[in-house]
Amino acid sequence: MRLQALIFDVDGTLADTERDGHRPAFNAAFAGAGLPWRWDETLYGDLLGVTGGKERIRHFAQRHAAEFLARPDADAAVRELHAAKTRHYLAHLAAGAIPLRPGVARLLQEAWECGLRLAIATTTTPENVTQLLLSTLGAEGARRFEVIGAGDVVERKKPAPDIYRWVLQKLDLPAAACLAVEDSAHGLAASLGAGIATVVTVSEYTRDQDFRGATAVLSDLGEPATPCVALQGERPSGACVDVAQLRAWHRPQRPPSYASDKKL
Ligand code: XBP
Ligand code: MG
Repeated sequence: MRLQALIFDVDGTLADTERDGHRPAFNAAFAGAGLPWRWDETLYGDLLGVTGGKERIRHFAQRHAAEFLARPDADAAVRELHAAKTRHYLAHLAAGAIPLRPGVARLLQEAWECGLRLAIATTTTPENVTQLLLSTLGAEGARRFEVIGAGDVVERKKPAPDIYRWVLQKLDLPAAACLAVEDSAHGLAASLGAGIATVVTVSEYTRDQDFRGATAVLSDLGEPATPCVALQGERPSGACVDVAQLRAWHRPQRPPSYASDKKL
């Protein structure tokens, strides 16, 4: 089946958002609430093992601030903390503070010109996706994403495949017609769980994770002047990942051509 759609993860894939984007936003929300919590870069790397900001706050409190969850209004308090964090993060994005990763704008433009449908499958909050796309691609670029699957639209977040299955259903496409781009083992488990071939571009927090099952594992999508580095699996034929390369990687193993298997 021919490639018809690309499904992109957001955090770590479209942009390096975690260390200098989400993390300081969480810390600003904690400070604003008068909480003595501060997630440094190392601790945050561990906490990224839990997807979803509300789930991450709760996970941290269970281990380091049990009294916070003992409050009768603990659920509301987590939601309020996360809403404050999102406000800080959106302001950071709106200031244009986070650029797209190498090759992302180039590939999105080429995919659009080639008629590939574009979608998003992410754990992050929907407003975060919209703001990132607007800040980096403008209104036209953001409109090109036909489906945005984000945050709480599904009960089970990555590594569960739910968010990818939700996107496939909205696209009305089978997994075999799509290819996913991810940055983390949790994301890869989710996309593979939905049966979608996946290219991984590692990010600073995920480079040492287990990416078995990925079609290709790369440093990034590359640019003609700054080639990507193949880390595992398929190697790009050129300096960067373009639509032709994705189509080649997506094409199922072709049966031997008649001429080559005809008994001469
Ligand atoms: C990454 C996540 C998100 C972000 C924080 O999402 O797990 O939770 O870290 O965003 P993905 P929220 O890699 O799937 O894009 O606080 O809005 O959850
Ligand atoms: Mg990610």
